[in-house]
Amino acid sequence: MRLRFVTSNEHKFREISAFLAMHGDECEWVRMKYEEIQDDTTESISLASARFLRGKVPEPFFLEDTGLYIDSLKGFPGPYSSYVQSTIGNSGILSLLKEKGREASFRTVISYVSGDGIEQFTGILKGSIAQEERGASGFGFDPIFIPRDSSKSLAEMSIDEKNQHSHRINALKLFIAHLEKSQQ
Ligand code: ITT
Repeated sequence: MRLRFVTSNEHKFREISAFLAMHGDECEWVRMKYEEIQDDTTESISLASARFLRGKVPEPFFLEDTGLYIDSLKGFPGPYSSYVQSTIGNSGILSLLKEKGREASFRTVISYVSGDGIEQFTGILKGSIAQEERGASGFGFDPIFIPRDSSKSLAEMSIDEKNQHSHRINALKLFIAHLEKSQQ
């Protein structure tokens, strides 16, 4: 199988293509920065991006939107994750969490655009926010996120290790299962 993935983010592409390669599948990278709306949910942002890209990228293709949801901040930054990462960043999140609960989750929503319309697949990773930044791999919030069944932050893991836990790969697995079922 060869899947076309639209993203400006090289880390996302590397994670997804590494997982697909292990299963004998290929990922074609459409490297493109597209306009993202601001909205209340990761689902609706992902859907709006899919609609925006329709007609601009050959079908079928997929994209994804990801957010970090912190329970004690009522889900913040969630759909504002890009803005928060590029403004206050990981150190700002750590400052906000002094004396607060650290439970959090990542949520990735893949939108797949094909002749059948737009279909969505959601992957979640539960965990907690670390006390300080740890590790130099990965990107974004990886240095401050520790998956529930791990003692390492995501930034202390190789791509293959991160892929064993990740929100992104959990969404991808659902997406692949759907494609395999529809090809039968
Ligand atoms: P696209 O071109 O695919 O939209 P992006 O980097 O803009 O790439 P998102 O809007 O989905 O991606 O990401 C929202 C924010 O969350 C952004 O600051 C990312 O760095 C961060 N992020 C996304 N996935 C992550 C992951 O697996 N680990 C850590 N941070 C992540």
